[in-house]
Amino acid sequence: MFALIVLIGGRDAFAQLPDGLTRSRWAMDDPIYAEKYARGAEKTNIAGKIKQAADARFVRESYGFYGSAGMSSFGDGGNPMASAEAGVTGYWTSYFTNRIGAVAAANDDDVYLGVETGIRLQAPTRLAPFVGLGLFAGYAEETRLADNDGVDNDDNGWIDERGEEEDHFSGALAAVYPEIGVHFWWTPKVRLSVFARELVTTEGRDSDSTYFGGTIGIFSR
Ligand SMILES: [Ca+2]
Ligand SMILES: [Ca+2]
Repeated sequence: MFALIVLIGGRDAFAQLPDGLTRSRWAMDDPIYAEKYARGAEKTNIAGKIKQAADARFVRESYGFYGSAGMSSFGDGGNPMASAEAGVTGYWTSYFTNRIGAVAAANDDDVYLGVETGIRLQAPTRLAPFVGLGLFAGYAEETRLADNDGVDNDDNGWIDERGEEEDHFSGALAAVYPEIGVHFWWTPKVRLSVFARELVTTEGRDSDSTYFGGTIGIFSR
């Protein structure tokens, strides 16, 4: 799904430079913005130029798909986990979003699968700092040694060979996370984001970790 979003968005988003690099009315492809700034600020009106270059209030009531990728480590010295998310998100106002998506995270030992949801409060601007709160709920599967149970756990034709492992359901996991980040509207429809989350998990404080990620979102009305 993430690859699909990148593919769809990529043709629009990355075949060109960000919109409006050479003009302050950056979002004229959006009808609401275009109407509002049909008459642009005068050359000498610096405040007006800055306002139209920053304004992203037209995103109100738009919705879209997002794909994220990131890295985290659970606990002190834990293996870093790579993760990917994909889901839907929408703007209720120009400064408030929520989202729901699916998450997969993995490293050498563990796999986590689950759903996540969250809310974010942001500046209604092209470059938009945000704060958010999220919730992840899922389950974990870990790999453990299984070289003494009389079973060919990995289906390779050898029973209990040295180092044989099996996948093992190791329980439910939930995490809440405050986050901070920044969005940038590459075009009026394509939003790039980076963020940092502090994951507070049900596994205990030793499992808490910081997560860094990036997102691409493709929006429409
Ligand atoms: Ca085996
Ligand atoms: Ca075995």
